[in-house]
Amino acid sequence: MRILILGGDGYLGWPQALYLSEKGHDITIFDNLSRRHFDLERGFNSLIPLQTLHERIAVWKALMGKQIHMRIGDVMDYEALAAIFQELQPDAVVHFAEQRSAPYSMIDRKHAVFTQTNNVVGTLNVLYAIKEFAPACHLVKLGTMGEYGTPNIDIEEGFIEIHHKGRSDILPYPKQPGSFYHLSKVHDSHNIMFCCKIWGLRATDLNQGIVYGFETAETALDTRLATRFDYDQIYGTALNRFCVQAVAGSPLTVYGQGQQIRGYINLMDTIRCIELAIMSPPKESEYRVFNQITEQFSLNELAEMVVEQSKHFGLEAQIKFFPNPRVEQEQHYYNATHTRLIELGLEPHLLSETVLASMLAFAIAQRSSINQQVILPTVNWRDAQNEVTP
Ligand code: NAD
Ligand code: USQ
Repeated sequence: MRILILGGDGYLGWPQALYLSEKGHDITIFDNLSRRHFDLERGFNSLIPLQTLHERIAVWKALMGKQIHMRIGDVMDYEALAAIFQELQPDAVVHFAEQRSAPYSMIDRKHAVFTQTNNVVGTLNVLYAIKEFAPACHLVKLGTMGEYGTPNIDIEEGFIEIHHKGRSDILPYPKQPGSFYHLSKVHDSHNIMFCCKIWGLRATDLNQGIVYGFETAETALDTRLATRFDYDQIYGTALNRFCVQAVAGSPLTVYGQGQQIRGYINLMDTIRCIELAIMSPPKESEYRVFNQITEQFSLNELAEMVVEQSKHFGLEAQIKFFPNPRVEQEQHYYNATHTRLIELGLEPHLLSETVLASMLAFAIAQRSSINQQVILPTVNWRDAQNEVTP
């Protein structure tokens, strides 16, 4: 298949491009490199050094004899985006190209506006480009489990049957997002569903949980193919951060009481889920939602697992409860349905001791690159102006 990967230089997009290229698909990456720019601007770093996108692609070609095509461009630039749809006529487009950090979106007005503009307008451009130039193309869009928040009932996959005053209907599941970033995904979902209805587009909205892990079978082939690994307070996510903190000798930064429960997924399963979605496309006019998680944990459970596993490496990791910089429920019910990808054939890689040990070993190998200055949280949801760099 001809597959366009928007945001193909990122943590998930790059290993996705390699995986699908390895399977024989014709891959084109479209990325504006904005994620790399943020690190340069702030002095942050991926734990493992990154090759340029040009070098990554050249290494892949030299190793595997497979060409991944590349276009540096911005989904906000409609002419550039439209041109690539027109030229490529993709069978599927995987849309990763968004600002994806909740803390980034809560820094101040400027960052909130950027996040929502980049994500919502970018996705609207993608929808128009499909409509105008490749109407049969399947949009595979990365959403987030955080669209649902933490309701006191089971979370369904996108829709819920409601009985009200003697009548019933199947309606979009209620949304209670917890940051301007998570809100941008809700706005995207509404726009995508609407375009499927009015124009007959076909789309899969993947409400993905928190991804952990540092490599896939393809990135492991050569260190120059490594994907980024963020551990800073803005882009680092819970489990990845805890592993680096354990190795750095910093306390594990559990926010609030640590009883917040979230859905998690291994990087290798993310890549496979997207392949499964691509290979079983929806019908014309169909908007479907899959919950892309494999397990759920509380933060305390994760932190304790990291502390236990660290002991095998002679590390004395400590947990520290920080006053929660976010506004979120700290004690809540959480049970999210996630059967649709399993039905399509997903065989999950669960969070085992072996997986945790490999993440810690990876962080130990990169120990000299850890920048302690970027670990502690400085972005508070209650404030309209936050400083990022201490
Ligand atoms: P990332 O920041 O590493 O990658 C995103 C890529 O998109 C970057 O290379 C960036 O340069 C590019 N990009 C951003 N805006 C763009 C624009 N306007 N035009 C062109 N390129 C642009 O993020 P990631 O972790 O790989 O996440 C990818 C997607 O998956 C995001 O939509 C994110 O919301 C979603 N997601 C991620 C996680 C996670 O834990 N990482 C979990 C759930 C959902
Ligand atoms: N948390 C800590 N300590 C930390 C970092 C986070 O206790 O050092 C807590 C947060 O308060 C929150 C939970 O861990 O309760 C998850 O935070 P996170 O930063 O790991 O994840 P989140 O902000 O939700 O965002 C990440 C990705 C985002 C994706 C989302 C999936 O950055 O792109 O959409 O995970 S989900 O959480 O399902 O919405």
